[in-house]
Amino acid sequence: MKGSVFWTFLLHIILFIHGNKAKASQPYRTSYHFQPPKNWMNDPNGPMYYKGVYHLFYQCNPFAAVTGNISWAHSISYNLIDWMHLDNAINPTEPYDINGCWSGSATILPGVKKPVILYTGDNFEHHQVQNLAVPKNMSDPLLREWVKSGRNPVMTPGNGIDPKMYRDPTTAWQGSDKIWRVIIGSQINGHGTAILYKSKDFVKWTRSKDPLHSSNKTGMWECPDFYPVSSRGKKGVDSSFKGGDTKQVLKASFGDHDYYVIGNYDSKMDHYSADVDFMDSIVQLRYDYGMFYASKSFYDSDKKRRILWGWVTEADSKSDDINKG
Ligand SMILES: *[C@@H]1O[C@H](CO)[C@@H](O)[C@H](O)[C@H]1NC(C)=O
Ligand SMILES: *[C@@H]1O[C@H](CO)[C@@H](O)[C@H](O)[C@H]1NC(C)=O
Ligand SMILES: CC(=O)N[C@H]1CO[C@H](CO)[C@@H](O)[C@@H]1O
Repeated sequence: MKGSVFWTFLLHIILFIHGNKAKASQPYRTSYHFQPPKNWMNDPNGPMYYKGVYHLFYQCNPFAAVTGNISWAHSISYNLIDWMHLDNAINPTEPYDINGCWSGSATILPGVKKPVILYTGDNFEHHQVQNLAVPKNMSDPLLREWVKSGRNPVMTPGNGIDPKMYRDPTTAWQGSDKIWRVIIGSQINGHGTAILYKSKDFVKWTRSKDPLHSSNKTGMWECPDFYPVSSRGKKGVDSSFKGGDTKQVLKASFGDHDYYVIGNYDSKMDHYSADVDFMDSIVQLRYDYGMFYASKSFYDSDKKRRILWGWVTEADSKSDDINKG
């Protein structure tokens, strides 16, 4: 064996032993799929691509490996594989979110090219409300700090909405009338519902008389997602895309799965009709047929594709989770 080959060989053995030792201490830690450095995580939140950086926020408990004190953790990546973990972006600090900063989405406002976040707050009386947060310092390329709007909450339950079934705002989209639209997951009269809100300025939101869609065959819809897909070619399109030749996907999370329907959306009338509605056929369309829940998608304007993040739950016990940290 030539000297250099020997040393390379030895180095590989050392790396192999070291790698296996690290793996042995954390045998179930993922090496490819995203996982936080420690503690509890659930839903992915507000994923976006902004000025060369992929952002992933997610529901976390900063203090323990079980659910509680739900906050928005924040990680960034340049390639969606290697991640850098930053400080939490949003923590429960205000009367309107003191019992938890729950799931929500990011929208990049065109023109000003500024990202904003809508998220659900579990408020001081355990009512769910929708809140707005914006980056503190637009010169920070990683958008580390976020500030909550002084106008929060920007949407509150009312008029037939159960305040415990009113959450998970989607990425907003803009109609040709320049008015923003967003949907909130809910259950009204026992039916899974996507409540529609509209706004000119992203701060003052008005609930539309009719929901965007509902189903009398499912219960509560969590984490709705609503976006166009091109019916020609394989490129993804932005949520506000108005180029024609698109179908519209509506996803809702219920019964431990992510179900979706494909249909047509008329943004002038705000009318959505599914080709085959939820639970209307023997075979239901799901994103995944294993453990996969509360997904959220975003448009990657760099690679012109839509990317979907979902939560895969581990199936072991709470005490195992605590032992693993
Ligand atoms: C904003 O971010 C930039 C770039 O990271 C930094 O140089 C600057 O000090 C920040 N400003 C404030 C007020 O934090
Ligand atoms: C459920 O909704 C469908 C479509 O709107 C309607 O045709 C049907 O009568 C409804 N069924 C019940 C039990 O309400
Ligand atoms: C550190 C901290 O804020 N912990 C809180 C987490 O949530 C529990 C229950 O809601 C509180 O009792 C803790 O004070």
